[in-house]
Parts: sequence; C-alpha cells; structure tokens
Amino acid sequence: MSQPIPRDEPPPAGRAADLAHMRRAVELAARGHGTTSPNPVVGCVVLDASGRVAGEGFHAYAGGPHAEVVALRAAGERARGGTAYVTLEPCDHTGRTGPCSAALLEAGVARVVVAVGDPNPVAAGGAGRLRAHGVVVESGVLAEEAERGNAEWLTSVRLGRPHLTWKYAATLDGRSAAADGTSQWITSPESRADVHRLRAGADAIIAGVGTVLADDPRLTARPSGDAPDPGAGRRLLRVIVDSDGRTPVSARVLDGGAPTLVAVAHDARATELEARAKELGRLGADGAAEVVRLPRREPYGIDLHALLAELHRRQVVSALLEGGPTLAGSFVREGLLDRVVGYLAPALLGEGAAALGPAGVTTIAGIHRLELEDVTPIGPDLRLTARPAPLKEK
Ligand code: AOF
Ligand code: ZN
Repeated sequence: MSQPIPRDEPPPAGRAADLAHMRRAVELAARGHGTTSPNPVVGCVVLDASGRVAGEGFHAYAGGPHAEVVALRAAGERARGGTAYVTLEPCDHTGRTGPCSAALLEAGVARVVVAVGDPNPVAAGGAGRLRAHGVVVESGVLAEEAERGNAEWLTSVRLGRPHLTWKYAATLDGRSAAADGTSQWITSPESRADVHRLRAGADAIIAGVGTVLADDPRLTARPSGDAPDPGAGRRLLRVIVDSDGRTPVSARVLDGGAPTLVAVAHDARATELEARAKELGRLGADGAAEVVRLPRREPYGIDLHALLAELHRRQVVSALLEGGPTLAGSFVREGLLDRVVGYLAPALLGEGAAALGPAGVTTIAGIHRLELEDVTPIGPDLRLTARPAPLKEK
C-alpha cells in the first residue's frame, strides 16, 4: 500500500525520476570498484533541460577524470540548463584533476542532486560553491545505497583506517579445520575462485603468522575464469601479523611475487627476516618485503590499531583479513571489522577449530550482532555477507 505524499515533497514523478537516475549513477559508480583506490568510486548521470539523459560517467582509476567530468564531456552542450546526479558531492579542489564544481558551473548545469557528502576535507565544498552560484543542490538522495557502494573509501576517510573485511570458509557447523588441523578444500573450487575476486578488489590481505606456518599460502590474487585480470595496474600488499618474527625466510609470502609487509613487535628478534627483506629489495623485485615494528600489545602480540594506522599511511583503503581464527577474533574484539564474508560448505566436521577465535564475548549479552547484506549460492556452497549492526538509537 502506498503512503500519501506529504505536501512539501517534490511531485511523485520528479522524486521517482530522481531515485531512478541516482540508482543508475550508483550502478555506474560500481564499475570502478577495485580499480579506483585510493580514490572513491563515483558515478554521474547528466540530463538535458528537458529531462532526457545526455551523458553518463564513472571514475575508473585514481588520477583519471572524475565521474562528473566524464559525464559532462559525453553530454556536451546538452548539459546546459540540465540536472546532474552524482553519488558523491562534487569536489571543489584542484588535485590530480580540476574542481568538478567549476566544471558543472561552466557546463551551465542548473540542478545538482547528490547522494553522499564528501567527508574528505581537502576536496569537500562543491555543494556550497554550486549553491553560491545559483545552482539548486539537493543532497541525501539514495544515500544508503551510495554509502554501501563506497563503504571502503568512506570508512577510510571517516575513520582514518582501512575498511576491513574478514573472509572465512567453514562447514555448516562453523569449523574451519578438522581435529588434526587439516583444513584444505573445505569449500568448492567455485568458492575459491570467488575469494580471488574478493582479493582482487582489496588493497591488502592480512594473515597471521600461524596461517603462514600451517599452510604457507601465497596470498596473491590469481585471475580466474572470465574475470578481468585483477592484478592489472596495482599490486596487492600482503600483510603478515607476526609479533615475534617467526615467518620463515623461505615462506611463499617472501617469494618476491608481490609486495609483503611483515608486522613484528618493536622488541622482536627479526634479524633473518630483515636480511631477507633487504635481499628482495636488492633484486629490485616488485615483490619487495618490509619488516615494520609496531608497539606490542597483549593478548594480540601487536597493537592492531597501530597496524591499521600503518596501513592507512600506506594508502591501503580496503583490507581483506584471511587466515587465523585467533587474529580474526582479536579484530572483532577491538571493533575493527566492517564486513564479514563467510563461505559455508554443506559439510559437517563435529570437531576441529572454530572459524573464529575468542572475540571478547563471555556471556550472551556481549554477542556481536551482524546484519545480513547478501546471501548468494556459489557452486555447492553458500556465501554470506554481513556487517556489524548499527547501534540502536535510544
Ligand atoms: C575521484 N573521482 O569522480 C570524484 C572525486 O586525487 P584527485 O585529485 O582525483 O581528487 C580526489 C578527491 O576528489 C577524492 O578524495 C574525493 O574527495 C573527490 N571526488 N574523486 O577520484 C571522482 N568525484
Ligand atoms: Zn571532482
């Protein structure tokens, strides 16, 4: 049943059209997902004065033209007197490219509809400048969808740390390893291929040293099937949380195939590791390794907040946490998780390690509640995507 429309809202046709065009802009923005880091994903639709679509655009890679500029170019003279729908407030600064506020003014756009305000203090202010020049600006249209599509970048700018996704694979009874510790291939090849797509969309993969010692993973993103080459133009940073410097110098993560950061505690003995990092540096490998020393903090070994701050400094906007129930539990306990992606195989173990280690919950009142965002069958498995439930307002 439809609700009566309050008098102060725009006419239904106008509002429905606004939502439809913004939905399209959000769709366009998503095309840049995985290639714009450390910049946001942004989409833009420009209408002519009579309301017909005149141009579309999205931001494709950092340093490239902004979504507004791409759409305005496509629209040309038809933008005059028209409307622009943008998923993020137009920028008002000259960075790698010129200000979009100025481009919109020059094109003669009469109305700008924005989904989400720009939290980046350096670039924000576009809405204000447009209004000051007589352009009608409306904000908050389809904000929730646009926020979700840009969650990584918005988190990184707002919180000053990378957006963190924890990925795990488990049986239906929530176990990631059998009683003897064997853990390979719980989920299907289809799920494993999907994980590579996840990795390809991230700037860094984080794993604990326990995983390195147990499985010696490569932690790279391999292209799979018809997926586009995920390595194109960007190297995924491998991050090993290794407070005591136990990563063997022969580990695959130190093979020089991709850059690696080994995070050890400030007082760790890591002479051999540091020597290996120097050696990789001399080879001039794309896969240089670095040992970084961070404050020690029990019970985790290193201070996880300091680790994320270090990654933020290195322009890691989104990180994927893999490997290590203990490490994952620690991040949950610290409230540092933004998304959970679980691959559940229709199988049972009955014994063996749980997917998540201690997460600071001792009684049911402390449960970490999540909200499901998506449920998709992947081959014979199920992929669940969830995020922490927003705190209820009192
Ligand atoms: C983008 N693409 O479509 C829009 C952005 O590094 P720059 O000079 O390209 O500027 C990046 C800032 O511009 C970015 O942090 C955001 O605040 C704003 N808008 N950025 O990369 C776009 N519209
Ligand atoms: Zn811009």
